[in-house]
Amino acid sequence: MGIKTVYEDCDVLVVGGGMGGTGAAYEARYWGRNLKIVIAEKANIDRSGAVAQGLYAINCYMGTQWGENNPEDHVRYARNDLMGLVREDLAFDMARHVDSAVHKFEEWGLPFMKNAKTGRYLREGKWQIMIHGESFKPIVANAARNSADKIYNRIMVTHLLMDESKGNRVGGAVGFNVRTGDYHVFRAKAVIVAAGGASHIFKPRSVGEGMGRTWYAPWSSGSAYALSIQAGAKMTQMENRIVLARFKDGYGPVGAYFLHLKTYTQNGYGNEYESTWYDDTKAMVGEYIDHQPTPTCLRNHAFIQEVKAGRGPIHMVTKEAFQDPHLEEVGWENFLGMTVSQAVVWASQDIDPKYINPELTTSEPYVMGSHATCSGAWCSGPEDISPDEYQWGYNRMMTVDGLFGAGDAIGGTAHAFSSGSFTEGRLAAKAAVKYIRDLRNENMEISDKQIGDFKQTIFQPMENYTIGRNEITGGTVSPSYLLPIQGLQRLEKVMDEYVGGTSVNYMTNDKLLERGIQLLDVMEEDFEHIGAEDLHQLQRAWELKHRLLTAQSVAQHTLFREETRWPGYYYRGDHMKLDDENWHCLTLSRRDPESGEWQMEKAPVYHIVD
Ligand code: SFD
Ligand code: AMP
Repeated sequence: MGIKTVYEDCDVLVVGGGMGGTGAAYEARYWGRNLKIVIAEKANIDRSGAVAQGLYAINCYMGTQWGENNPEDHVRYARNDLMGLVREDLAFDMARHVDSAVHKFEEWGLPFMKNAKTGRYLREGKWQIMIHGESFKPIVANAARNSADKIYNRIMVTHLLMDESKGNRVGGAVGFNVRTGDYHVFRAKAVIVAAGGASHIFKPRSVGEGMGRTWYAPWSSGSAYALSIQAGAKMTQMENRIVLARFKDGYGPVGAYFLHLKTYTQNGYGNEYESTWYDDTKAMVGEYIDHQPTPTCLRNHAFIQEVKAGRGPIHMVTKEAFQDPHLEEVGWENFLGMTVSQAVVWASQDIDPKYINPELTTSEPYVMGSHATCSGAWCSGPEDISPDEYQWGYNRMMTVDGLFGAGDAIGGTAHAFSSGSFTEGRLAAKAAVKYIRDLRNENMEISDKQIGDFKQTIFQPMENYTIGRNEITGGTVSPSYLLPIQGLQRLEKVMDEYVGGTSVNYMTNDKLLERGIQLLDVMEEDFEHIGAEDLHQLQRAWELKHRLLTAQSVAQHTLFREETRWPGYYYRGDHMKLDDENWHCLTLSRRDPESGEWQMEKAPVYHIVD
């Protein structure tokens, strides 16, 4: 093949320069002054990842300096929101370090809103602080640029390399430049995967011309999960997908509205409805419904039931708050600096929230480990607090030696958000540097064959297209290949119908899941025949393959957990109740990289904080 191969040898390779990745590069330089630190990013770190458009709040800040909260309080909050199941060691570790990351953001020029009376950061809610955050991403990118030896933008990483001298050790990563088409080989002593969560696993509510208008970024393609799964890393809580209440059609987040503007919801007939579902929910989950604040999934449950009962649409009552010009400004700015599409949708549909209460909807499910859910890789915890079963080496190292993760990549650490993901990147990098130092001069073996085989695999979709295109005279339907968009829609449809998406009101059961898994397996074979017209489509092809692996993992986990732990995220129709006796545990999976077989197991939940 006439494709140029570019080699880069380094100590620390960071895959994905989002919140976790920038934090990792920054901290790796602090501990590893003389190490070579490289970032490989599929877009451009200045505007990549979930924070590309900016954010209006930092959702995780303790405020310990002012006695506002302690790390233990945050563990209790996350545990409560996740119906009892989080990795408390990782949650505590993140929470005890997150404030210092936030203070760095301010030092680097991020404008924070301040409380005029106290001079402290302006609180949106107990955990959230408000920022003028349109430029949040370029600001953290700058810190990473000042720290890394080299940043490769426009590199879609497709696979991790393995050290052939050891059974289970990472040796770097490979990918391609989406602009030049060069093949890139990164040999590294440690790899930190921070490639973000997954949208477009399930069919989105916004389809057709609106398909780019999802809540989590449409370019979040599950690479963090797929790269780790391909390398044989164990995953945890992949069934714990997230569904969010969002403003309809533009997917504008609701946190600032509920918490700061004090807006509230009502059904289509102007009535409060959440309390009317109390008994119904209590029958499913018991005393969890009495916890404060009400867990996110249970708020969703009331919403979904109310709409099913025929009393939709659900409205957010904005008309009262928006009479105050300051709050009106905050309401609009919240979207203009974070989710511009919501402001545009309102303008295009003649919705002025000062006069009309806008509709809310429940989103399609997303997969991520940094927002209000726990999906991601199973990793080792901090030495000083983790129980033995959670500790097998270095902090944030997965079950593959030398492979670390941060942000959405890591499982069990809900409610980290932007600041917590950056913090996890720092923690992972500190541990990765220690790992490299402990390796000393131990050699790694990465054969030309391994590198050559990946090259063949990566560019195959272009080959498929070039050959197959001759068989048709026009149009996009070919007997020999499937375009990435066609594959994506097939994947989304199966996940939607069989694994609990919006069109079935998030309902599934063992029979549906077994069939869904069969269909996903067939798809894996079909996706060998994806055709890529150009480099852009080659990137789409690999994003699709990463999404498929993520989806398979979600389906396997959902089948394994025989209960409905989080009504409002999904329902197992054959096990409609929360079952603490059998399922007060974490779920783990491992896909054998050779055979493709999935193995499931349970892991205990340790309550470290009382
Ligand atoms: O309101 C490859 N998030 C919010 N966090 C907050 O703190 N406050 C908020 O207000 C938040 N809200 C919010 C949020 C996200 C979105 C999309 C909206 C609103 C509209 C969540 C945070 O953004 C999130 O927790 C972190 O960003 C997660 O960090 P991380 O590092 O896990 O993911 P990333 O930032 O998306 O970065 C991933 C990077 O990897 C790159 N990448 N690079 C190479 N090869 C591949 N194969 C790759 N695949 C991906 C990406 O390009 C990216 O740079 S609110 O809703 O709660
Ligand atoms: P969101 O904008 O929905 O992504 O939420 C941002 C933050 O506010 C997250 O920490 C949420 O858990 C929190 N949040 C959103 N809505 C509510 C609510 N009604 N009650 C309590 N917390 C909320």
